Amino acid sequence: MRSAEISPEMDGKKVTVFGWVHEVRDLGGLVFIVLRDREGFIQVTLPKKIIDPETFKKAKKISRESVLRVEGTVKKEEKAPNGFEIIPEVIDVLNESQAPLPLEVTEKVPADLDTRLENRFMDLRRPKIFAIFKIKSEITKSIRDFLNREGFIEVQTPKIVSTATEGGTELFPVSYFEREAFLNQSPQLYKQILMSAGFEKVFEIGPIFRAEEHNTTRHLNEATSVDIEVSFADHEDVMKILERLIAKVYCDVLENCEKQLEILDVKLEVPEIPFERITYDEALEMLGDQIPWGEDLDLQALKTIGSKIESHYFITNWPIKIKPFYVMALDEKLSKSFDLMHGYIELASGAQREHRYEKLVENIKSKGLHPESFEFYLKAFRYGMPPHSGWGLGLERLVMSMLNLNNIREAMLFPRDRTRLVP
Ligand code: AMO
Repeated sequence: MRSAEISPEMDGKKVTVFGWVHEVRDLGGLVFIVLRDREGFIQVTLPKKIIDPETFKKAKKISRESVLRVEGTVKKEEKAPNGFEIIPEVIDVLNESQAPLPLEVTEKVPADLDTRLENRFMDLRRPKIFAIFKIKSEITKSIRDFLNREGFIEVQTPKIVSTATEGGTELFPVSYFEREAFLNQSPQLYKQILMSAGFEKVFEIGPIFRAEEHNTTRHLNEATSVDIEVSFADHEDVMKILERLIAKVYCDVLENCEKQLEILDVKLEVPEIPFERITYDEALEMLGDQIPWGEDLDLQALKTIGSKIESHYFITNWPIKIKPFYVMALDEKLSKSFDLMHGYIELASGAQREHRYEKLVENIKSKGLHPESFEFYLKAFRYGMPPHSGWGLGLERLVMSMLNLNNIREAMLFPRDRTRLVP
């Protein structure tokens, strides 16, 4: 049984529990073992008077973080965690832990992030850290449920590819037999090809790879992206899907992760929709003369804007010259694009796409790229490509901003960054 399945009302019942030894408290004639499993803690109490002497001796010597199987009787005990304890008949050490531990699992001794990530298997045993991934799982489930209900088809596109999609960030090369290939930066080109294939509404939750040199608290070299693409929809239509999705995710986490939010001391509020929308030009106005027209908004600029707008907001109508080739122009200078922001963190970006073949070829050339390298993609635009729009949402960015984490690495089980390739 698991800790969450046992209650004080089961007083007198025989149970078998499994878990890790979180703490052993030896008071001489009385030993307490605090057992930890995924859901919480179980106090195993051994009064010397009533416990078999062999079991009592063994319990005193058990090292912390060993894995146990305990058979015993539930006893109502107000002072114990969750109001019950277990008086054991059998204690089976399934696996003994070595000592000293590489990392403290109790919250008594704080460790720096590097030490924690190096010993991630142990760090993840901490209830506070586990709670993040329980919530991340709920978020993923909520996104999947929402998009399925909205009529989207879940797809899987290649991660080994021949071309770049997102100008700016670098590619990771991989050797592919006698050719050079790359790890995909985004499912962008493939989700668009699926619009030509008539799939109409697709989504993918999968890894993206970005060989960004800079080591920041918001960037990973391998991240998870939630991507959608919708035919016969413009950028405004997909912005509406995105804000409804975010609100639904907040609702689901509030409803189903009450305990984890409490462990993390996070108070969530479902953001009100529609989210505020400001244009790029309005953003520049808010910043005074900080950023020349046509340049991207840097971290400082986003911090300034983020401090002025509560909750989530969109920045729309970005200059076309700083957007990738697949984005549709609004006029000579601007594009039908948007970023979804929460404070200073960019959660998602999206746009209506250029679906007209000639214009798309022109865009590719104007970015200094070669249409021949994109022939597999361009071909899909020559035989009936509907107008379409979509976005990509960074899953770890969403977890980070929702839970107020100060580093995106906290939202990834085994983060990949500029220096970290193991574990
Ligand atoms: P973009 O490059 O803005 O757009 O990426 C979309 C979202 O993915 C997340 N993200 C990252 N998260 C962590 N570390 C990184 N290095 C990283 N890079 C990106 C961010 C970002 O908002 N093809 C377009 C999307 C589209 O138009 O559909 C794209 O990839 O949250």
